[in-house]
Amino acid sequence: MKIENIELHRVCMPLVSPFRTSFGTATERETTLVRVVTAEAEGWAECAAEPDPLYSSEFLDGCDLVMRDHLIPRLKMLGDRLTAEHVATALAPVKGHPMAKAVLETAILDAQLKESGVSFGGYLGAVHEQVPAGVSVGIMDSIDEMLDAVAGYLAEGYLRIKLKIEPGWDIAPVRAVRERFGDEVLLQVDANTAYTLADARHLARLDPFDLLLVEQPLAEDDILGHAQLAKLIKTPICLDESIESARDAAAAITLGACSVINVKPARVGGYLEARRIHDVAAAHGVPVWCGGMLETGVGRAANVALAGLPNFVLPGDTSASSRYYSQDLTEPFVLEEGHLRVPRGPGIGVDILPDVLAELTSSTTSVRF
Ligand code: OSB
Ligand code: MG
Repeated sequence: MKIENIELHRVCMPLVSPFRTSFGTATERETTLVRVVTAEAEGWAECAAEPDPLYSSEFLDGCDLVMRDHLIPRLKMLGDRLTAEHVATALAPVKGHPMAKAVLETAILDAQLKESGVSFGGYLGAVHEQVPAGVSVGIMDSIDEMLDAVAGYLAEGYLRIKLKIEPGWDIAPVRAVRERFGDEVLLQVDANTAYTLADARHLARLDPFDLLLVEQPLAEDDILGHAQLAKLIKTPICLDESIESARDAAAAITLGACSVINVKPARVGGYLEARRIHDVAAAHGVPVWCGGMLETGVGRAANVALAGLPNFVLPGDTSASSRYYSQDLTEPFVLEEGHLRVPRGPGIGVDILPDVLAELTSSTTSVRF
């Protein structure tokens, strides 16, 4: 494939409500959109990194810089031999930076699939036309405020609730949701590394609430700690931050550190590695689900396609556009009986609305190829 040009578009999208996690509060979603222009098509993807390195070590300005000075020059060296399937190998000498690598691979894959008329779902092997949607509920100022938010999401039809937790906001909100909405609601929690193994007895207090899983309770590099914690609590452990590759997934499963995996393509360097994690987990009988990073419609489209693969058996953080944005960058993803439809058009299968993009763009950089 012959690439003519790669552009980086920095956009800032206001969130419909603040989103608080154990590592910070977001009121807007800033991201870099990558546009890859070829003779026959253009591909788009969205960088999952946030302005500050709080979820992982990556951050937006760092991603822009490493793309411009280290990653794009390596892709250029491939010339016309460049395909999405070659990106990870070409970029492997650069250590780390999975989110920066992922956005480039994804934009190139989008252009490539648009050239050949294949959808993301078709390419990845999606077997479902629609996928069940969960919703991630931030930490709030009061239990009542959180219950109102959960009530609203359940009324909209979301099929699974995930509560963000941290020390001081864990047992009480979970108990409150169970008391108000009953035992039938699919419920899970996400700690974003806020605990240590010394909190095992405290985390065991979640056991009676029949949660689907507890996501990333301990530090990202504490695989052994998660394996030990798994013996001390009944709630299944799901890893997010700890899993950056299929090899990580195999190791964590083999060591007993997790029995569920949150697959976020950006965190693992792209959709090709995400699919390998899906395959490794399936081979071990470990269910996966598709995580999110508050994506716009651009990133959501590809995530929803991935979530159509057979071992994505739990509802994902693939919520409707309205959960995040009053105006999305694409036609909005809408909830239909708790599901989002997998786009069927070529590539990611959604178009960017040019007026919205123009209004929300703060800067554009073009890198000649
Ligand atoms: O840990 O899953 C996470 C958002 C930003 C960073 C990390 C996480 C999240 C979410 C929201 O939980 C998922 C979404 O709805 O996109
Ligand atoms: Mg998480």
